[in-house]
Amino acid sequence: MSDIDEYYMVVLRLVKEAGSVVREKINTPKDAMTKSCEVDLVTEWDQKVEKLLIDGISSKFPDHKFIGEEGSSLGNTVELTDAPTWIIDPIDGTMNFVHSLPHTCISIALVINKVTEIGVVYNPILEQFFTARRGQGAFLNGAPISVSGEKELRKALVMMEMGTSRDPEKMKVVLENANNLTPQVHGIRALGSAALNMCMVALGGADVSFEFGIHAWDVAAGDIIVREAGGVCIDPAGGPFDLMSRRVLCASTMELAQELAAILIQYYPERD
Ligand code: LIP
Repeated sequence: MSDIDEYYMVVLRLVKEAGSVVREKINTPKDAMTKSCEVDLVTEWDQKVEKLLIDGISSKFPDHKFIGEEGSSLGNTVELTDAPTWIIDPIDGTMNFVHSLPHTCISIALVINKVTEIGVVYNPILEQFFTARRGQGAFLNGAPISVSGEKELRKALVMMEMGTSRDPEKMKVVLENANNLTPQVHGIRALGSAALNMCMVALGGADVSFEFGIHAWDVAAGDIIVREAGGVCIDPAGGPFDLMSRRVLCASTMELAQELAAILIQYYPERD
């Protein structure tokens, strides 16, 4: 068994355990606290799930590093080195979790030498367990998945989000993009979780997903799941994807990705 096989087995077990917590708590009343603004929420369960994952991994692999959403919001430095680093969003779609909307998930990726080796996205409410390992394909509940193969924007179902920033400049860009895109595509959808939006592209249920202002933990697992499902992940202006740039565009094909990138109004948040 390789080191990565071992890391993979450990993370699968921990993510299932974390999923039980999310499933148990989703329909209970929660006290949500705010982070960067009034609609950027965190609950005690985000913090507990992140701790469960970090403690479980650290006890097996003490030299591994972490970039976690909740640790980062408490001021932990976000630095991606060459060391094995787990990038964790304990509950992606916290707003949905707070409202008991069942599109919420655990998202975790392992990056070694700045190359993503493992991605897991688990929605324990709808029992959607997405997994990918570098070079080994992408899976939903153990069955292989693949992107739609759509190449044309006019036939595409697009995932995009309003996001959790209420900065007027950011809002303007989001609304203008929605306004411009609506008459040019089949439809626009938003699940309220960047990771799940990306998994819908991996699954072939949507054709393209983009967002400005996400963080590395929202997209690290989704990136490898989409690519292993045969899709592409790029910067929304058309260049290479940069995990720390807080910008993402993934699509079923490079043709579709570039067609959308060419017409998007761009927004450049401060980097992670
Ligand atoms: C959320 C994302 C969502 C995005 C929000 C936020 P959280 O993550 O998944 O798609 O629009 O800005 O980043 O805060 O629920 O983990």
